[in-house]
Amino acid sequence: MNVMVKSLLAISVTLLSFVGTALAEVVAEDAWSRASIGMTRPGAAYMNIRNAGVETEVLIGLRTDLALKPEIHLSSINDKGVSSMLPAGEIEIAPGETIELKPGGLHVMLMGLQLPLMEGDTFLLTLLFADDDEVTVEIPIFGIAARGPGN
Ligand SMILES: [Cu+2]
Repeated sequence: MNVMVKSLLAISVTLLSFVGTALAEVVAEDAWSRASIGMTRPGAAYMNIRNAGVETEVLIGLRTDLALKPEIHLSSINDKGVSSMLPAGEIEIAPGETIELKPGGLHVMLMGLQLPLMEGDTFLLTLLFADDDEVTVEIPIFGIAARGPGN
């Protein structure tokens, strides 16, 4: 039973990636998120976004039913060792380039969570591009202490 559920999940992920690729020539890989404690603090998600096309793609925003205000943020650490984050604005991805969203760097910030992020669940996040292309990614939610897509 469990094996069947897993293979169905794999098929749906493949279909979603295929649709995304056909529309935007952008591929989102190794997406993951972390379980949240309730909904008062924002959630975060990470992935690699690869431009498999021949033209520069500009990531201008995000959409998900899970959060009222999903945004791409950039974390940085100043010379006093204090970390902070700011909205990253529009992100250009050159043909052949991959941008990495990972802890401590660029990340998806899910502000105004509408549901808690539950370990073992997945949610859909749509990447919005300047040329009206959209790529929808199914993001698995790992445990609260997860540090990468293998966890
Ligand atoms: Cu953030």
